[in-house]
Order: sequence, then structure tokens, then C-alpha cells
Amino acid sequence: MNIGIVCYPTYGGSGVVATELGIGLARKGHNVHFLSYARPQRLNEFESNIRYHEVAVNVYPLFEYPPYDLALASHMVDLIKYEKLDILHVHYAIPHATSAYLAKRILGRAGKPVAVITTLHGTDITIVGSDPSYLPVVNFSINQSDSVTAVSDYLRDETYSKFECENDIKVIPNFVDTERFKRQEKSHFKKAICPDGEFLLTHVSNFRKVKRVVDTIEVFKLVLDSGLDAKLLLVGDGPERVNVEARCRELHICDKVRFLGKQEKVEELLSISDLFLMPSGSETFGLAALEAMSCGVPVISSDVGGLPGLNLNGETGYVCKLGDIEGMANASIELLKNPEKHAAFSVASRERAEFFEISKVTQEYEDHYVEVLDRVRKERCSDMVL
Ligand code: GMT
Repeated sequence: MNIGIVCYPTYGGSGVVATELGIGLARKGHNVHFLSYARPQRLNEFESNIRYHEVAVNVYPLFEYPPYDLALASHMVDLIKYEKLDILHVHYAIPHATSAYLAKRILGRAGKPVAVITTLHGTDITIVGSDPSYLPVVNFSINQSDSVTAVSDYLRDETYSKFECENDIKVIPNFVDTERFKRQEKSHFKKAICPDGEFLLTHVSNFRKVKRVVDTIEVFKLVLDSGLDAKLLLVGDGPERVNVEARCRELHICDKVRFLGKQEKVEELLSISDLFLMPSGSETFGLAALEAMSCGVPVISSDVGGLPGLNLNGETGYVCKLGDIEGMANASIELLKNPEKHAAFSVASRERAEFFEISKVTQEYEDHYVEVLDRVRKERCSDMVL
């Protein structure tokens, strides 16, 4: 198949899911075209049947807000036409599903039919998409897609409750490359960060408010207060970083916290971690936690959204009430002080991650593409008969 994949080029979240899926599909012989405003971060190796198309937005003095969605729609039209796309798979509804609708309308019945599939990821529904400034357009656009998928049951149910949905939403979970995300021997890294054998707690995110990164600092402070010797590794960057740094200074724990910024080889950092902290205020799936689990790192998380469905309380980690700093700290302390339990949780985390192994989920998407394309083709044929 000729497959177009539209995504944000981010280090995490939907950008990673879209890129890993595209690479997986290309390795199975499909022609994959990525469309974004910058190269997706994980698209960093040559693959003979992958093309990357950058959407350039023409700036004009009149435009205070250059219309990316229109430039994207025009680019989609070209791809569908000249690369003969069978599938246009857009990740994150805003504005991708809207641009896809526009492109499809522009082409009308010209050329062969293309199936538009929208995958909902999270804030495109739970936060940004349900804001009144976007809701009518998002609602309309997802109803116009030939198929809508969501990354968790939770997100599917939220979409049904917040939007007037005409489509059945199919749940296809996120996934992890368990070969790449596995515990590796990186003791020299561990020695560099924890020279005195300290425990290492890790958090990876885009440092948006919704991730509650300051909570990781509060949890970590209580872990230190318990007498455990530990370090905290913060991976990623974003708007909350200044507040997080300020809180570290207030608590006088800067020497125990390492900010690494955006990192490509997250699996190496997870390989030396003892615990992963995810105190998010909203999380439809929790891909970063899945990647940690795949490296055998137990997760201490909040209980929001899709997290309890991923992080099994008392098996792969602990799930605490949102904002329950003390609960998260006690859970961390308990696991770190009990090496046998920690080892059992580590094994269970890896086993849980294997359930979300990339090849199984890629196959699920592939089967779904075939099914939707078949329906779209039949609809076109019956339109022509009428
Ligand atoms: O809001 C974000 O953190 C980014 C967002 C995205 O779409 O890039 O992440 C969402 O998608 C991820 C991949 O499907 C999920 O694992 C995250 O749980 C989800 N984030 C939120 O719901 C906050």
C-alpha cells in the first residue's frame, strides 16, 4: 500500500507512535510518506521505502498566524494525487483531521479513492479539542474521517462523552519496540550519575503543566527525607522547567537532580533507572511509562485516564490518587527498600510491556487499513452506480 502518515515531529507522544508505526509498515514493504512541519524526531535512519515531505508555510506580512492547516491540506492533495496514496493516516486530530477532510473534498472523485484514518491521542480530545474554540471543527472533522481510532478505552469513552460522534471508534493501543527498549548494560552511565550507588528515579515528559513535573520533585524530596540515598533524572524539556528548577532550589536539592533536556536514546537512561515517576494530571495511555516498563523499570503513577489500565497496581508499580505526593513517595520508598519485591515488579513490568509489542500492533493497524480501504472502495463503486 501507499501510506501517508501525518504527525507532529515530537520526541514523545503521538509523534513517536506515528513514526514507529510508519517505520514498521515500511519494513513490511509498504511505501510510507511522512508529512510534518519538521522531520519527526525518531525518523533518523535511512529506510529505502520511506519519504519525508516537509510542509512549508508561506509567510506573508498579513498573516499574524500563518495557516499551517491550509498548507498541509494542499500538500496532502499533492501526495494523494502524485504518490497515489491508498491510506492517509493522521495522528492527533488538530488540525490534521481537518486538513485531511479538506484535501479529500478538493479531490472529489478524481483519481483512486483514499481512506482517511484519524488516530486520537489525548489532549486533542481531552484538553485542546474539547475547548469551545476548537470543538465544533474537531467534532466535524473526526466525523468525516473514514475511520477513527483511539489509543485506549479511556480515550474512546472520553471522545464519546465529549463529542457527538457518528463513527464507531476502534481502540488500537500504543506499542513499544521491546528489542530497542530493553534493559542494557550501562553501568558506566549509572556510575557517572550515581557514583555512590544511589537509587535512580527517572521522569520523562514534555514538561507541560499536565505532566505535573513539580510533583516529581515533591515526591523525590520525601524519598530523600526517608533517609534513602537517591538521584532524580529529568528527561525532556518544556514550559514547566523553570518552575521545576525553582522548586529544586527552594528545597535545596539541586545537587541531587539532573536535568538532561531532550534525549534521543531514552532506552539507555531507562536502563539505569530504578523507578519511573509519572504523576500526570491527564494521560490517555502513558507511552513514556510503557517504554520504562519495557526496560524493566517499575512505575509510580497517578490514577488518571489510561494509566491504571497500563500500570498494574501492586504488580508493575503503584497507582496513586492524582496529587497524592505522600502516597507516591511511600510507594517509591517501599519498593526501593525491598529488593525482592522490586525485582519481581521489574520482571512483571517487562512482561506487561511485551503485551504491547510493536509487531502485533503494527499488524492490527495494517488489518484495519485493509478493512477501511475496502469499505471506501465499495462506497465509491456504489456511488458511481447511482
Ligand atoms: O499531551 C501530550 O503529552 C502529548 C500527546 C501527544 O499526542 O503527543 O500525548 C498523548 O498521546 C500519547 C501517545 O498516544 C499518550 O501516550 C499520552 O498519554 C497522551 N498524553 C495525554 O493524554 C496528556
